[in-house]
Amino acid sequence: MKMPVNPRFHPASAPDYLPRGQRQLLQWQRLQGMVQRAYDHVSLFRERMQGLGMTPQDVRSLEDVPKLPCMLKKDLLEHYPYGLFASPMKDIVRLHASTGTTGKPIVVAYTQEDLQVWANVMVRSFSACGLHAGDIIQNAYGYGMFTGGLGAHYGAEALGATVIPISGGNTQRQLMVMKDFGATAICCTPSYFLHLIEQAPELGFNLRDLPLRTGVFGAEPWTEAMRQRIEAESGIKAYDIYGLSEIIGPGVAMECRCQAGAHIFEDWFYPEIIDLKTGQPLPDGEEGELVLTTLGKQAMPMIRYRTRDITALTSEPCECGRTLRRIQRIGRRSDDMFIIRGVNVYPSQIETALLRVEGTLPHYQIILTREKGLDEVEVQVEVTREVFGDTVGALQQVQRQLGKSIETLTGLRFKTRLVQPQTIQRSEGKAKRVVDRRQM
Ligand code: DLL
Repeated sequence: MKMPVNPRFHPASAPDYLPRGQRQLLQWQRLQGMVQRAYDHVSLFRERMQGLGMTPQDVRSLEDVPKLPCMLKKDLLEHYPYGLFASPMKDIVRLHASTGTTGKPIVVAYTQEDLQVWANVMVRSFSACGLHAGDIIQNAYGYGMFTGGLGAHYGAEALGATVIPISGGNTQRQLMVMKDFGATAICCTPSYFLHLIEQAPELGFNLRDLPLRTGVFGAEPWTEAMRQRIEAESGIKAYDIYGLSEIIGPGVAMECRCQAGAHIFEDWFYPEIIDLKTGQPLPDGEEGELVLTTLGKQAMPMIRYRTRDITALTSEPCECGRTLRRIQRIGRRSDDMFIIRGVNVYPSQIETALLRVEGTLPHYQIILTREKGLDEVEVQVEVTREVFGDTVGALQQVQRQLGKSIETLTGLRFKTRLVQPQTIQRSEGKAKRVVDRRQM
């Protein structure tokens, strides 16, 4: 039989297309090993199982997963640095750490086998958005303890692409290298890419003249409106990559060319969505907290890890042909919500609201303060030079529209302040959207 030749198909992507039943068998087989491993080697997990009167033998099918105890970020903090490792140090070949928002680090570990799985899911991630051998990938995720740099690096090499390990920062050099080395793809946070877009003309570069065509953006929430801005202003395709250190790093889920939600690499990461309040599993399509179980992680198995990331799962077939379920874009975390006058507000709502207003730039910050016991919010938004240099009337008009747009999305009136371009601090990595001055 003559097979169609698809030069874009990477053999590592074969599991993306498995019939669901076969994948479930694989998940089930791997899950049993994982639960046993955690039970044998991680005392916290064993004690929690014993507390529930359970042994690994009580897990008889994938349907029993919701009965297993959850693991939380707090557990990693409390068992810092090595308390949740299931492998002896001699088998651990890499450590990473994440400082998160609280400033306290968590440490994660990898065996040689874990690194192979990580490279495998990264190859599948790059492949899903159309990258292949021959691409020149500029990796501007930070190298070091952050998982973004090395995660993308080894994935890109395993793909057979050429990696430029430039790491984050030094915008002028990023643009020079991008041009001179002919980068066809870039990996970085969406907020850093916005910074590159903004700086390019000032430093004498035109992104549209370069071979750059793909962005692999993640590590922080970004909205669909932000994607549209990025694509319109740079001429590249912007894809969403999701992951977290506790599970592996980048490469837990990745968008395909359809840009309609990220496919979870379910043969390695078993997803559930649970109700934030009750902890009960939710059906497909309903929004809740993403809970992930690693199905292969040797050094540090995570069973039912509560990610705090809010999303929904869909099993609808994707046009790309992958049978992997997809998660809807993660716009918020349960812990980045702030409550103002009894209403829950997420930074992503503000982002969507401000990007609807013409004349605004996608650089903003939300400042929380407390005045006489009452929480106050001020949204600071940069506006274009034209708007800023315009009449007071024009500025007021943008401000009014902004206030209205925020009110439509949140139901609340916030103080807004329009500021000049370049006023809000840029980040080389994850953007800081909320500045909480309430404790000070
Ligand atoms: O940010 C891993 C990563 C690196 C992902 C590079 C993608 C690209 P952590 O530093 O542990 O790991 O942060 C994980 O970042 O729980 C989410 O809240 C958030 N996050 C990551 N990717 C996305 C995304 C890396 N695509 C935390 N959309 C996660 C929204 C994301 N949030």
